[in-house]
Amino acid sequence: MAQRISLTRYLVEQQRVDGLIPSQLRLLLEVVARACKGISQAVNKGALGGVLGTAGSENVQGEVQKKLDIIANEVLIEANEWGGHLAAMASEEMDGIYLVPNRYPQGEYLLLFDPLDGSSNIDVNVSIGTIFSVLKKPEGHPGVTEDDFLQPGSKQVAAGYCVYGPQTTLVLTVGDGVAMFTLDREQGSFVLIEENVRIPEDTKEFAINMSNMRHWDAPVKRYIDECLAGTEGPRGKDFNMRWIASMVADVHRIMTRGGIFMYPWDKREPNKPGKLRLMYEANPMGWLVEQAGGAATNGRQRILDIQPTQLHERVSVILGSKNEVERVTGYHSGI
Ligand code: P6P
Repeated sequence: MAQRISLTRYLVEQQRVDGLIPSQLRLLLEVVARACKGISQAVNKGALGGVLGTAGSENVQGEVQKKLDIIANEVLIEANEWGGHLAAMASEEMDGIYLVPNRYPQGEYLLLFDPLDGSSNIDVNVSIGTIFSVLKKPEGHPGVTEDDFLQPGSKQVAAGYCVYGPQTTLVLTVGDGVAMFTLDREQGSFVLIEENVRIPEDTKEFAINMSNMRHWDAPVKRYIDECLAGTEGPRGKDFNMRWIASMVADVHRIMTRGGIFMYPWDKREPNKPGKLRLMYEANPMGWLVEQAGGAATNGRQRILDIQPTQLHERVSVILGSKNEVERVTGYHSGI
């Protein structure tokens, strides 16, 4: 069992003992964690805080924004813009990048986030979460442009999510494995509950939206059919299915007990590579999963190797237990 130390102490030790993270990155991660604490408070209030329901607007994705989507976005912007560790931010809820105002010191990091993933679950009290990714601002030129954000996921220096469920739990990597911290509301701080998280390489549990089955590509259909065939089929074992329709919650289950999560390309919109976003959903989740011994591909290549061309580009996502992800990816290349 992990020593019950605070997130602050854990990060200081990552900085001081392992020399893994510079102080500016440690400060950034502490600010993001504090923002997640604020979002958790707003989420937990629900109807009592007047924060449920829609905001009557749409985001850049053309999706109806929930009030909490906007609140979470504002909390993250306001928490991070003044600290001096960031140059700019990007969010699922904002069309363009957000430059740190000149009245504040400019930092060397870029923060990307989905402020409240799974927001269709907000009004029905099902777990939702915040996903974040940290990149270094490219050197050699003043200012920040959108192109500075277009780095492959392998360039991330930190990634994590905070799941707002029965517990509020922050899951984080800085490239030295994955650690989990649960919010102790009495102390008001995140406390280490697990470090060196490992995802089992095999699983009997898959997560996919089965209502899209008729639209799937053949390799995905083959994989799921084999799972459904159970002990009488080629896999020789029965599988279970879960679909929370909140990526953070589905991925947290996989980080906790293994499994495979799939939101693959399908025929509904052939020109769209997938539903989920590369920069602030697939990349951070893909790195966390890899750091915990799992794998993450788009069916054909490692998610973290994809060179982004647009800030809000989408991607097909297959991630989780290594042997299952490799099987599905193999089916895509005809193995
Ligand atoms: P569907 C939430 O809207 C989200 O972006 C992910 O969190 C989740 O995995 C997926 O979409 C759910 O999509 O089509 O099943 O509602």
